[in-house]
Amino acid sequence: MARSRLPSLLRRAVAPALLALLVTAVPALAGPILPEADGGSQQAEDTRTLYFIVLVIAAIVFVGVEGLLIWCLVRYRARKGRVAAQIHGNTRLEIGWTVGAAVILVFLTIATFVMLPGIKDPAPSSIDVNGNRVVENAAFASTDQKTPPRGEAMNIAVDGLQYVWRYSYPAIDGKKVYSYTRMYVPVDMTVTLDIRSNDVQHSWWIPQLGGKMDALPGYTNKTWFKVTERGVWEGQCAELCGRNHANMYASVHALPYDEWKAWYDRRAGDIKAAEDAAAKGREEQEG
Ligand SMILES: [Cu+2]
Repeated sequence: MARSRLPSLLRRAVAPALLALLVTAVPALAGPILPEADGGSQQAEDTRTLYFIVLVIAAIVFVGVEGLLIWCLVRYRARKGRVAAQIHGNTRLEIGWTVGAAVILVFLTIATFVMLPGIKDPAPSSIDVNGNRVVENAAFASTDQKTPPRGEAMNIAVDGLQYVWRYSYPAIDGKKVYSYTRMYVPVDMTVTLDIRSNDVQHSWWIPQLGGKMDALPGYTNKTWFKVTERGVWEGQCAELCGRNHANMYASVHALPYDEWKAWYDRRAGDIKAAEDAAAKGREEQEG
């Protein structure tokens, strides 16, 4: 009797308990291993969602396969007087797991292709280059990286060099501004990044603002983000690039457009003053 009670007990109690555990535990346990995404950047949210879908399916398959294995080990364990059945294939079962795996693969492929454009292609900017709200009506152009709808975006060149990140901002009113380590961007602006390297391989990564992108000498890699709230997001070089790699920090500071513009003007003034002082120093040395 004990022998036949075991499977029914498994079916009635253990299987639902396992399922309940899976449904509640996976999201709770997954938190720390999912890609970070609380930066108000949709691209990072989408990456996280896609990762989560794959993780849940993988967890279900894992628990199912390992559960069945353990159940079989217990149910069909060696006993006195028992003779093992010799089984040569099971067509129904084999077709079943082949079709099952194919269905999972097709589902994952569709989910990925549905979500990928939202991750890869820059979203429309909510403000234009002058900080004004833009009306939503999209027009697309396609190149290596899609131009954001309406072309409204701020392009910042990100240069990795041992051991600092340098950012070159677009020119405004004839002024040209750069900064190191801290990148300043306007809230609601789609920011496209041209990521390059001046020396060895580096990697640009602000985890909460989306995926990591390598900075390689001789290449321009592209990524983007759009931050929808004021804040600071930290990251650092994600490719071992030399002795001071660990000190190669990066951060993105998102400010409302007016504050961002004030920073830009101040920075332009500082750069101009430093250049003038340097020119004056050179003149004095030469004279
Ligand atoms: Cu580096």
